[in-house]
Amino acid sequence: MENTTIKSVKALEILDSRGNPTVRVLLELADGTKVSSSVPSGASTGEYEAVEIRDNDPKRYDGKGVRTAVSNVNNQLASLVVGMDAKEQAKIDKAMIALDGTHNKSNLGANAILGVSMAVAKAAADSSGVELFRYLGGADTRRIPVPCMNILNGGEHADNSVDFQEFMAVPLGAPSFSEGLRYVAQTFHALKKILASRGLATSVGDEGGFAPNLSSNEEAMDLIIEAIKAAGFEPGKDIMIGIDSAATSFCSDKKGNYNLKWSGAGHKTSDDLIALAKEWVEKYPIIFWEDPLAEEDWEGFAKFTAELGDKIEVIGDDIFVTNTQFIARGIKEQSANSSLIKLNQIGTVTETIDAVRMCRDNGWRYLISHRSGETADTFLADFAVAMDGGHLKTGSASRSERLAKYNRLLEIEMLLEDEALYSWK
Ligand code: 2PG
Ligand code: MG
Repeated sequence: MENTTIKSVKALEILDSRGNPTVRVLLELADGTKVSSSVPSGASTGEYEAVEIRDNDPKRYDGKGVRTAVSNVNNQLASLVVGMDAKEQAKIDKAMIALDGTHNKSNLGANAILGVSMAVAKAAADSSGVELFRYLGGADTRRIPVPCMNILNGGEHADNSVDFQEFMAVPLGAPSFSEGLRYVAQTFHALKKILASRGLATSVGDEGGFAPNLSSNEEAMDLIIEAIKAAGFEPGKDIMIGIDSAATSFCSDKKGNYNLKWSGAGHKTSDDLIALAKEWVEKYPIIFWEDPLAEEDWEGFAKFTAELGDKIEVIGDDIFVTNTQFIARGIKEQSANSSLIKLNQIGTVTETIDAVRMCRDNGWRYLISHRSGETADTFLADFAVAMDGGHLKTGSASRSERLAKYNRLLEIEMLLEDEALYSWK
């Protein structure tokens, strides 16, 4: 028996940052190493994401309980992985996928499988005395990602009148991660003062960004530019802007028709949204645009990329769902030039790394991302450093489940001392 042989696996139902149940996995190795991992959960989910199993018992948590997924960890998955070597990540993940037997993990649940998969990686790292980012990324892992901070929320993540889900401040011009984080955290505070001074709400959305009622989506852009300046930074030089439209959430059919329902701007076609993006890219310092169109709108995505792909990073989230099958199609059809990467969209650490590898091999970028429902688990921070993608998004400068990741990145920066790198590219 190896020191890293898995001795026990146990799961429980915990609550995430929205107060909804999610899975936590406790895993112990033969050498006594004990770790836990907690699974995130999205709100604006892609149709083809790996399936998160919910109990659908209306008497508990509005049907959102995860006792079935917990039991799947405690029974089938524990029986499978106990006795296996935690250092064999790919082998364990593959065995779990095979045991599940479906293409989307709907049998055992991606929430059950991912909980075990992340715990396995953490345990193997801990047991060998190596930091998780280094264990997953290798000896030269030392670049801290640019923190794309979501300071204004809309869409499904808030109850306001903004259609686009996320407006992110991207501190490209900072000299280090900690300085970058300061740039955008100060911008967040400056934005709060501006909103308050105009009598606009300073309450926050699911990812901790402000969620005021505005007269248009464009007003969000103007407010952010103002906030960047008020914080003492130069838009376009120190700080750029990233957008996630999460357009699937306001797509009214599968034929490229959209309804900007939260702002009341009404019906738009793919072409209208592309025209608007072109205008904004001229006018504002936009560096990336995620899900400008809906998951089914492959044609719109390809048009958008043809128009703007040489100017900005065009990121697919719902359309690719961290799945190499969809990313491969996107590469072939030039639907984007980057993929969002979310561990729970696909359900194992190994498959997530496969998605990253495919992007890298094809000259695409990839943006590592949290979910709108999160926990204090900081796996994502280490994972983002290990994947060396140059940027991550993990919410705002409020709500501890978001700050936990940023703070872990500060810790990693400290651990790396002078060897830490900070660069977009
Ligand atoms: C997104 C994510 C994370 P959700 O759309 O990119 O910001 O949201 O987790 O709700 O899918
Ligand atoms: Mg998204």
